[in-house]
Amino acid sequence: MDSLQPTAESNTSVEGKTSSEGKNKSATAAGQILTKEEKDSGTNEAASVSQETKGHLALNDFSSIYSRDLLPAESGEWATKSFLHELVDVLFAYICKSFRRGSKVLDFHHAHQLKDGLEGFTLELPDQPENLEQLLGDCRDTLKYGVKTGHPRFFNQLSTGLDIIGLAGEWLTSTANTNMFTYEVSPVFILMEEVLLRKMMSMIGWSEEEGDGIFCPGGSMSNMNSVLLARYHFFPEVKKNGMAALPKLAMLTSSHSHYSIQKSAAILGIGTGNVLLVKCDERGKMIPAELESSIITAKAMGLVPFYVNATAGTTVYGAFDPLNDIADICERHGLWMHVDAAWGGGMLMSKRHCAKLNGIDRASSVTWNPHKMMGVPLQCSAILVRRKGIMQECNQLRAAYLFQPDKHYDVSYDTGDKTLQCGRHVDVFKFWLMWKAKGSEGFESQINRCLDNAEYLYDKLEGRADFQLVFKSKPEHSNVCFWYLPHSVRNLPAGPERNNKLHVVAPKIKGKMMEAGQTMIGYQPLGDKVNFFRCVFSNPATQREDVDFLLDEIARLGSDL
Ligand code: ABU
Repeated sequence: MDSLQPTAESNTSVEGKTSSEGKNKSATAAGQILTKEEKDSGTNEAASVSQETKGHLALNDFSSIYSRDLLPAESGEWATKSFLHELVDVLFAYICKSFRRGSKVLDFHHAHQLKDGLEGFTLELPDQPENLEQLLGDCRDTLKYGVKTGHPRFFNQLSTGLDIIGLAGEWLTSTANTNMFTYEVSPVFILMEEVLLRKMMSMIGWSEEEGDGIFCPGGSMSNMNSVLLARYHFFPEVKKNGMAALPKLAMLTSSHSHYSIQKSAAILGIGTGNVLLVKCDERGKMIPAELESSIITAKAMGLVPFYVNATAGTTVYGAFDPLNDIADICERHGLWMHVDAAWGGGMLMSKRHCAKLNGIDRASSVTWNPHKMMGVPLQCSAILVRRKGIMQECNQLRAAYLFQPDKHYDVSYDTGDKTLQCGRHVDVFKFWLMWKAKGSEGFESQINRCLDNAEYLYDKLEGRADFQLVFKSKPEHSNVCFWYLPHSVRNLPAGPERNNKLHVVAPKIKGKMMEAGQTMIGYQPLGDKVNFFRCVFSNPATQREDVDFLLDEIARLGSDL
């Protein structure tokens, strides 16, 4: 890497530069870089010697270099390396800024402003190739006008953080640019997937003899897989004969569960009208007695319930449904029990918190998103299913051009036919690399720290008169839900007038917050609760001072409302 060290000529400041700033760099080595000897060097070995000896001549003017000059162009090694080096500088500047508390979380612009173009940054696509200087500027600007989800003060989503090892894993994955459908094109990644899925299944509590799974493009897809598999389990004829051959099916899920359960019903021809939403308690947990009575109601309506979704870590409240009670009911009624642990699954890594998922081992299937609580870069979501072989049976179509049974290796590793997809991204490597880097213990302490932050926020909110908690019990997950009470609301009696006023507070503060760009948090209404803030912690970079900052910023932006 010597030749990739910053040089006098190269622009390696960690400060981000806009495309216009990028263009101000001194024009130097373009001609020198593509010298005759380099062009003629021929072999990789010769090229690398040439690069090392000419390290001080790092290319820093890309205005006459085009993508056609990069590999696989003949003798394109040096230009390729220089370009990637420059790109690493762009990314490194962004990474440093992301972790710097003084830098903004976002530099907000409305869609029309971005579409109109800003400081030489245009989204329009050209007919003629643009030079690499322009492309590097575009890369800087893309990051500049985006949102730093790794910033310690980004609380907006369940998936946050910027893990450097995970990032390295993603780079490697893109460099390998292969497909997960067959062993022949992804031998190492397929085996890594097997290792990780097995590890996750063992943490759930399934034996070596049971369990199967796959990484999916997001929790919604994992949840949809669970519905598909459940339906196939009870009605395998659906694969050939379709829904017309089936009775009218019903699914059950809590009123606090993720909308993807209803979406799955819509996609799979079950119908959202046949998803019964089971009541929750004040804390957002499914009430088991309500589940049982909903099952009985569904049957009385002539529906055939087959699937219950329990949530381990609801999206807004972070509530854990009582899994053992739900498992008892599912067993009594012969129903498939899915656990959507997209958000809460990571807690299985923590000895301090894993008991909140007691009973998950009794699930027929589980969704677990390492891209949430475990901080793996997006995307990384697993669907895990207890009945071995069902994924293959349910989904396989034996495409003769891809899944030839007479290959010279063990074709059980051609896992592509057990998925809904054909092409499948490699989601596993970054996760595998992070696990190697942290060990199970590293994940455990990372998750514990996030829960500690949530408790810290909860305690602070309890002590402040200008905030009100949505429910008064310690956080089970890292979600903390609260209202900010401006003076105009604080002393109003409970009732419609107060609710109407309070409902507009969070959106107004959020708008101002995005314009200011110093922090970001989400809000929503839920049930009979008017708009409230939901703070979530999954970013290992966040510390108590960031929690303090968040509250002060909300109060600053909202005090005059
Ligand atoms: N799939 C749920 C993600 C929701 C959130 O990040 O806020």
